[in-house]
Amino acid sequence: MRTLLIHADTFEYEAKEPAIKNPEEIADTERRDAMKEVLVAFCTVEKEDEKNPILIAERATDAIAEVADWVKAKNIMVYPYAHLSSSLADRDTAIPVLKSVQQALLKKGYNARRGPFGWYKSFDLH
Ligand code: A3T
Repeated sequence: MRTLLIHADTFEYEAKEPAIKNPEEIADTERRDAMKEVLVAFCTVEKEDEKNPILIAERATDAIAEVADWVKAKNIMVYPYAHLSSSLADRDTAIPVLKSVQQALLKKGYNARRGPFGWYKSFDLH
């Protein structure tokens, strides 16, 4: 897993169109989202993460939570992003890992949301 963490005043995205054969299904109301005072976690799940996805999700959760605490962010956006590695895990590994990270962050008390997997998205970060 590679992550790029950016503390932003605002972050909003819109899912435009499917980027893979089986994108995560989303309702029309889930196509866009916006958060303020947010730590945006751009996450690329890598091929080698397929060996131990549970451990990888735990480590990613801890790393994201550590930075969220440094910058005092309660809001976190877990954002699937395919561009931080050239060795990508497949969707059946990547989606559960990203879901676990979001769920674990919620359990730790953060307001964590997750962007949809497998879509071309536009985003605006301030
Ligand atoms: C985008 N933001 O990157 N890890 C994370 N996401 C992945 C992976 C992976 N291993 N493989 C596919 N979309 N995706 C958009 C840009 O606008 C997802 C991720 O949602 C990605 C999309 O599938 C196309 O690769 C493109």
